[in-house]
Amino acid sequence: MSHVKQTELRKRLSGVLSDLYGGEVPAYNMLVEVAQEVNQEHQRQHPEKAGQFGSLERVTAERHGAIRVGSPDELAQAARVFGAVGMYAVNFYDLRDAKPNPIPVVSTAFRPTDRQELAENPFRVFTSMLVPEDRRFFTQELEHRLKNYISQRTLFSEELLTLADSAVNGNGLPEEQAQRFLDLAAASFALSSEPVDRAWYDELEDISSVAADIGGVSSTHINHLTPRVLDIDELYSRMELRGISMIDSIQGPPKWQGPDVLLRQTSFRALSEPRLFKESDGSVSEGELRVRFGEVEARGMALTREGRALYDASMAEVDSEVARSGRTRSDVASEVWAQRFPRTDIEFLKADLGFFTFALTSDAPASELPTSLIDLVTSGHVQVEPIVYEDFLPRSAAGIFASNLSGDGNMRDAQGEAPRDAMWMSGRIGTPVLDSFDIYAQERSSSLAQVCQQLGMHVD
Ligand code: OOG
Ligand code: NI
Repeated sequence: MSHVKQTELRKRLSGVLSDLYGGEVPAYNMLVEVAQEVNQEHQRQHPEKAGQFGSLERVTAERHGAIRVGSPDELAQAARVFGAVGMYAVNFYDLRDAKPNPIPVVSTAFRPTDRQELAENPFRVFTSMLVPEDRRFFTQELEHRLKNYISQRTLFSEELLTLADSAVNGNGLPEEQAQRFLDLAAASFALSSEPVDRAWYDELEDISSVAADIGGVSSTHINHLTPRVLDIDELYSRMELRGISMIDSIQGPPKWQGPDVLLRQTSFRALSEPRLFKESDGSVSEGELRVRFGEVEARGMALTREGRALYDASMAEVDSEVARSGRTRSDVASEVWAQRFPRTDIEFLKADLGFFTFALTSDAPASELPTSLIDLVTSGHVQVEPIVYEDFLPRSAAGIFASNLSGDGNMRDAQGEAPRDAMWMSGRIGTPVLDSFDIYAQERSSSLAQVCQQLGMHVD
């Protein structure tokens, strides 16, 4: 019987979830269709940019999903399921201090980390965990009831988790087990038809709709699945033309004249979906919940720590200028960016703001070549390629959460202290939460080492 390797398992999981979500949320299919249209046209109109941030094939297949879980144990189980398909926890995102809307979750994203694996299939899942200890949202009494409810449910069956562990140990699974793994995984991420306890759900929703979505139901679900697009401004207007009203802005960097950097995202609220409710008298009635949405994103260059600091400072400057002048955010942002950021890849490289890989394009003998990297690049002997940003932005993530909530909820006047960080999360899931700066830096240095080796000399 054939053996399905982890990479293939990931491709299949991404496909199965895409079919599942498309069946559940029809507007998603429209989004994918428009994204593909825009990508093909973009490729035709800008052949010079073709493949800059990944092949059209990769971009077309590319998705990120999002799930929300209720406890460290559930997160650890999610890590096992994703580990089975070669997706690892990268970055710790704390959305509890997001402004203006704090969200009582901490998050990570499971994704492939190796360039080749990303090229084969870059599926990733933004995974958020509720923090019931956050006193600004939950009293101690409610914390206990939440923890109790969550500890009694099963998101991922023992059979699924055992198959996941075998996939890790054996680099994949025999065909039949692979199929079983995919069926069980898909079922754990599907919207459940179990009746929702109305009183419990409502009690949580009064406080935070995220808390209700996580702790008010007996299972998790993919709450969005995001395709990638090469021109998000174009996509935004085409979706509006088709009558889908998007949130009123694109999150992340503005549209501007320089290179695409980091991540730009936008979303729309999905329609309400019919759900069953268990009423306090024990009867079951039909109702509706609106918990899912559509999102789309464009990805650009990964920034170094310096680049990221400049990004954060620029965003802060935009905030205060918008608050001061009342001007449109996108106008202010384009202006601030034009002032603060260089315009070309090479200048990003010179200022060490972005991550790149390098390829030797010259066959001249090393003795005739300059020895500094910048000179090799500017003289055309070495070509640079920006490394695509594979991660998320906490501020955009919080914005996406907030823009899709049904209400603001009610925060209490209390301290939210519950220390959580990447170390804490690593300990609880039993595998390290990686830092994406390290991953990009590693990719840059191994590419540079290869160029040095080909030249037989040191370059700096
Ligand atoms: C996750 C929101 C974050 C993104 O793309 O930044 C996210 C959620 O709503 O559960 O997916
Ligand atoms: Ni998302």
